[in-house]
Amino acid sequence: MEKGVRKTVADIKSLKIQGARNIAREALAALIVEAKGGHVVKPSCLVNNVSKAAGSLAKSRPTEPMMRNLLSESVSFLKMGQAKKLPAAELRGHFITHVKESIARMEEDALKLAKYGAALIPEDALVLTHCHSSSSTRILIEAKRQRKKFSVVCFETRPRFQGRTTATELAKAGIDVTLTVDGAMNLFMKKTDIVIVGADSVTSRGDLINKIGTSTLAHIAKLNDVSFYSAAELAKYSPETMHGTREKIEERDPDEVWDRPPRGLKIRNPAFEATAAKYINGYVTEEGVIPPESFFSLASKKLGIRI
Ligand code: RUB
Repeated sequence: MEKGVRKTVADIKSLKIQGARNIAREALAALIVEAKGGHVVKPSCLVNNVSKAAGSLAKSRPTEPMMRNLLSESVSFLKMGQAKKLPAAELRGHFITHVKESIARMEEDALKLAKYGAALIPEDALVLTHCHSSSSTRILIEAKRQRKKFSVVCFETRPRFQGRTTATELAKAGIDVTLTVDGAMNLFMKKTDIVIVGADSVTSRGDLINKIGTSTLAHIAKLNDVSFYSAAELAKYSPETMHGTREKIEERDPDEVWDRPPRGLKIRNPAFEATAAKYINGYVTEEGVIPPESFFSLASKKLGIRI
């Protein structure tokens, strides 16, 4: 495997690259690195190398169907070219162009999603968000670009403090933003107009898998009659859940919570959790704001999954 691919795998594992979209985009970029590397004489060599790289990337974080879906689509494209008996150099060229187009499409989808999401933000609203979701921050930055007046509270997101990244990006964009502790979720909900979070995975039932803390936000939003949205490109759909398999929830190193704990105590560090569809008013997608029940069919259509 190319050195650049190994670095991407390590950076995803260590959260240097975080957030479902960033992970998916960098994983695709790593496939280009793999395809460009080395002296490929036979199409089968190219297919083997790229498939191996895609396998390692897909395993780098378990709860990331967007990465898995886009990697497997790219590998299928490559295998189709091999079946057509294209010469190695041509196959490589077509593959690289195809992956670059996928990355460009991701960017177009993100822009569309941001516009649909910005339309949801009421004038003078207080918006809550959690962790760091590039899709949610884009929505807020787009709303600011549209000169909407609103303020944002984001939670620090222990143990890795991704909320600081969100707060930094929003402050840089000139948005009125407050960073606070995760335990303050209920306190701020009472004055909130809308909650917008990201998504790592959406199941066939329309349930959301996102950063730990998300379901607490959703539950207290419901109690306070506050609208709760998740920004989720359709590629975040987890096809495995169609057959009843649950999306695997990543459990990270306990050291992230407490690196030198006293003996005799257990530490748990779940990275994500599920939020049931009934707590979600809608998913903000590149095709508009949709109810959780519609995610499955629209995503299956987009990903070419036969039901
Ligand atoms: C990040 C997280 C984000 C989603 C969506 O968790 O839960 O809400 O990944 O992000 P982590 P995006 O920091 O553990 O990766 O909107 O950028 O796809």
